[in-house]
Amino acid sequence: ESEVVLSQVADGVLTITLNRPDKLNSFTVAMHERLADAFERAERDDGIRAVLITGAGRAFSAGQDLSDRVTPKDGTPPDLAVTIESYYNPLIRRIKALPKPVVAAVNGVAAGAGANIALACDIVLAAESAKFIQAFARIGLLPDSGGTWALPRLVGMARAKALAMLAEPVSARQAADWGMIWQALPDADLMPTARKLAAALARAPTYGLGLIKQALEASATADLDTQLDLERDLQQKAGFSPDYAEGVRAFMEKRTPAFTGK
Ligand code: T3D
Repeated sequence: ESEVVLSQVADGVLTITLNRPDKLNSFTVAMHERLADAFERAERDDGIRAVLITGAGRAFSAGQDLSDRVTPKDGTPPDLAVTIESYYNPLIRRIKALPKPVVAAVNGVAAGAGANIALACDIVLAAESAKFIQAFARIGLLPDSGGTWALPRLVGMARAKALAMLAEPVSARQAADWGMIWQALPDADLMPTARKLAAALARAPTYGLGLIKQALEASATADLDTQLDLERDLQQKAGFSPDYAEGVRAFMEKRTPAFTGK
């Protein structure tokens, strides 16, 4: 079997490609393990300053591979908490905790956990032909991989409930109009735009971008007073960073800053 997850580093960007195109990049344990390896590399390697995740073939990901989820009549059903605890939840926590921007380039259908993994990323771009489907309700499940947390925040409770209960596809355009994703792009423009955007992020003051991510994620559960305190503390850290010093110097000297991500 070929590599189920491809990783490549260029321009400070780790590009991760889900690579089981015949099965619409649906998730197996092997795919989870390779994906975890890729994120570990992004955590460790200072040279990686942004991550770009996409899918090979016509899908981004169809979520969990259902081929080993078939319960024979009178058989014992699978314990889904095991996969969620071992793989899906650690993946979502990793994406959220990585102090570097994570971009999703949703090249085609993103269904089930595939949709919610994309939505957990910091900046989501999608091809106009792509669709997001909270497919879970079709088979008797509920959105996982953070879907029940992300959806009401991204699109509001009314849309979150309908999307989760009806499991209807949402087009990339509609998703962008609703604020569920950042941008829908003509299919041919998706990967060039996503690569350019990820490379620009990797040249940016990525230490500061990590702090932005931390502050915005924390806002989901914080009151204003707590958030103001957090902004003070994180701005203090940002203010001590070499990239801030460089940013101000470059501004005053009317030149392009050279950020190092420190
Ligand atoms: O289980 C746990 O551990 C808990 C965690 C759960 C997380 C989850 O993600 S649950 C939700 C699982 N995903 C789904 O329910 C989506 C299933 N797929 C679909 O509904 C459709 O495939 C799509 C809407 C995504 C795309 O439809 P379409 O018509 O473009 O393609 P297709 O013909 O349905 O699929 C093409 C092939 O991929 C086909 O295989 P074949 O017939 O050519 O050999 C199909 O069976 C396979 N495929 C697609 N999705 C999955 C899959 N095989 C296994 N698992 C899949 N999820």
